[in-house]
Amino acid sequence: MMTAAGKDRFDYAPRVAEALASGGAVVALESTIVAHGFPPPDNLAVGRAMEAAVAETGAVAATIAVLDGRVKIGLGESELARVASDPSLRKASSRDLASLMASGGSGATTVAATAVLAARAGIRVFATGGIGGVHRGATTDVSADLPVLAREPVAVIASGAKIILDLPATLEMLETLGVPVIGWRTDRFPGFYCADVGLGLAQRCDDERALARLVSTHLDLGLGGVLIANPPPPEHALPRDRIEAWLGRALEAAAREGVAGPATTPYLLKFLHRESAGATVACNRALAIDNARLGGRLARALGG
Ligand code: PSU
Ligand code: MN
Repeated sequence: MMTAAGKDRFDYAPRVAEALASGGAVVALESTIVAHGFPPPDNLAVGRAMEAAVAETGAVAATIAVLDGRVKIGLGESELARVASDPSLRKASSRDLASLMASGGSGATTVAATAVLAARAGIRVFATGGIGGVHRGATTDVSADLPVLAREPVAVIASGAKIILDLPATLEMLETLGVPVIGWRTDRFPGFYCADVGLGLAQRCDDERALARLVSTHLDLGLGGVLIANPPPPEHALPRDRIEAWLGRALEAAAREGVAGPATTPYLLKFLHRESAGATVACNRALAIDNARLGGRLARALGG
């Protein structure tokens, strides 16, 4: 359990506090996708559109970030604008939370950090674009998203894992960690911009009731979180061979420039955005909004 001192550092947006107190449906959203996932000014528009997509379902969106040492569960309009425009805002994973909170620092939270904070706030549903995983050719670079998902009782809705990763290894790792990967109306593992990367899934769900039952059963067993894999909207999905061609160049450039560690994911996404003349941005935006909408529907079906 978190100590009172830890909880004292949490600020809840009024609408989020109200929803949590009355057992209403709440969906957590991450801030790294806003700060580091899209070029400005698209990034602010995407953050707003994800919040709006949650609201349309009757659920309440809580975008999470650490600002000046305070954990923000739900951002006000000016706070979201700050996340979108402050170039000094670090990418904060779960390992960075204590240091930011203890020093009064600020950071945009990744999937791992957002899932930790959502769980502490009592939020069970979290929507994002694509999770991190095992990076290609570098088995020591494994996103903290995976072990956190295995530990924290949160349902993460994402379009699978990002295609920049070693996806077979990422799916294997999720299996090793005991994280159920549930295809939403699909039997295939989506790779972010791609509906199918040649990997099958053991579980699928086709309606919200069944999904809510499965999610609440896993969470109630105390087995950690689940990944709900929602393929990108068909009209925005990109063919795999085109992505792989862009990605080949992106990975080469990253190696040449010595990009490593937390800088890798933002670097590769930015490169793809440029290389694809914006096609990957449009797809990323569409899938993130669609995942937020499904998050809202799941939170509603969970009955709180
Ligand atoms: N999904 C997106 N865009 C992003 C990310 C996810 O559509 O930028 C971020 C998430 O915050 C995720 C992070 O946790 O990329 C993974 O980074 P790393 O591989 O360094 O753990
Ligand atoms: Mn990493």
